[in-house]
Amino acid sequence: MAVDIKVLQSILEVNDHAAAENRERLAAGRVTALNLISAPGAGKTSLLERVIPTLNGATQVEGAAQPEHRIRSAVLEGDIATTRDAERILRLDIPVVQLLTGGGCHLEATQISKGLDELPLGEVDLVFIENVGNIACPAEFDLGEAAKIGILSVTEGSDKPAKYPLLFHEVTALVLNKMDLLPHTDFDLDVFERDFRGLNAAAPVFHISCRTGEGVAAFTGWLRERVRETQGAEAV
Ligand SMILES: Nc1nc2c(ncn2[C@@H]2O[C@H](COP(=O)(O)OP(=O)(O)O)[C@@H](O)[C@H]2O)c(=O)[nH]1
Ligand SMILES: [Mg+2]
Repeated sequence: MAVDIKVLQSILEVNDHAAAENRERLAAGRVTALNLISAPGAGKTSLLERVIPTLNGATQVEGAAQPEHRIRSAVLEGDIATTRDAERILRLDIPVVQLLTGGGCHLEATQISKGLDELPLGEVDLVFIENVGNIACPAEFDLGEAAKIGILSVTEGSDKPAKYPLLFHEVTALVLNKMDLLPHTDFDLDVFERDFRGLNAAAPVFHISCRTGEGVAAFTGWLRERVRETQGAEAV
């Protein structure tokens, strides 16, 4: 038992050291990195397919008065196997690197460091890290990101914050996705809200449907704010 604890401590120490280096490197380049964490199928890649074209000006935000400053995104795609998500992102015509864990249930900071080596960081404002689909392990590993974003879909059940408290405690924002399916589920918004707020008083919750586009504009506005925080008000 004592040996196991020592090994775990050492893995986390190595990770924290690499995460601190990533954070310094990103700050020096004034690049915002966001770590997207959810169960498999909650909609991480779908969310990226919605927000990235809006951020880079390829699609107009409904109701926006004037075109907004262009935000250049890149993606680090974490998966256990296949390059399928990276292929989806490549269609958006932005830089993407697939990070395969070969069975590992989460990304670690050393993998992010190698992924950053492959990106043209001087030409990027925002790096999305799509973590491996899992709502337990990824929350334990700091990658050097500016913020963790949790994505929960209404088809997963409103008990998930109570059952997986670490992720919901750690997130800076939460996307509640697949709102178009809400009438077909028994997801209880009151239970979700109560349990989530018991763990996290501050994080905004965005009710979104990647299928219909509902709520995407508000979330995109929040992403712009994060980039503005990193780059200074005059830049975005
Ligand atoms: N009805 C509905 N389906 C969605 C929504 N978002 C994603 N999906 C579907 O959910 C499945 C998993 O989405 P994906 O983005 O690959 O999830 P990921 O594994 O978290 O990256 C796909 O079949 C998507 O089309 C949504 O808002 N509504
Ligand atoms: Mg995906």
